[in-house]
Amino acid sequence: MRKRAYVVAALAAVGALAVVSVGSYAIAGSGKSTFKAKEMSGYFEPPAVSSAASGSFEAKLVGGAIQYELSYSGLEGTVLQAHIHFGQPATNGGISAWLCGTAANPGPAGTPTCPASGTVTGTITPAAVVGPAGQGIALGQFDELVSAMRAGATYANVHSTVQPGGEIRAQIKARNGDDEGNDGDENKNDKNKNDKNKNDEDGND
Ligand SMILES: [Cu+2]
Repeated sequence: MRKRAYVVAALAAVGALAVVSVGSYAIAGSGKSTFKAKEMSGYFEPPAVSSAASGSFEAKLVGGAIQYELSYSGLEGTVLQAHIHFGQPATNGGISAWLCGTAANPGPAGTPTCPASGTVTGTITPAAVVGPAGQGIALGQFDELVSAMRAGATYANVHSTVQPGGEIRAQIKARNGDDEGNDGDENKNDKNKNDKNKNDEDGND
């Protein structure tokens, strides 16, 4: 009887492990799937950059990839490249994925070209996650990028000739649900483009 009880317990343990592993896949695939970096500003660059430029970033997790839209205008230099970086507010972190590139800084194959001003859209597939390996995200570790985005530990950054380290940036925040209501937020961004106090408050979130 004792032996049989042991076997039953062992089987139960195996069952529990199976449940745990299914559960962990479910966790990796769920959670917040909409992301925004509103009111990108030079003031969020460390050290701060004074620039009239503004921008916004939004993204959505769709079918195992990140679909994104990056908009910016008023940059004082020529745009060179834009990325999602891995780093908390007020820190400079490494590049995790490219948002757009230019002839001089093209990014990996498939990276869209940065407009001088306006909107660029694209998709980040797992293969497009470039790192940063030194900070623990290896090439292709898409789930780790998503985890960092959900944790608020990434930011969108647009680099220019005047500010090669980044002219405007904003921390990426995760939110529940789909992107309905973004249009309203975009209007709000436009209204608040020059509201520096509000930008400062957002930066302290
Ligand atoms: Cu960058």
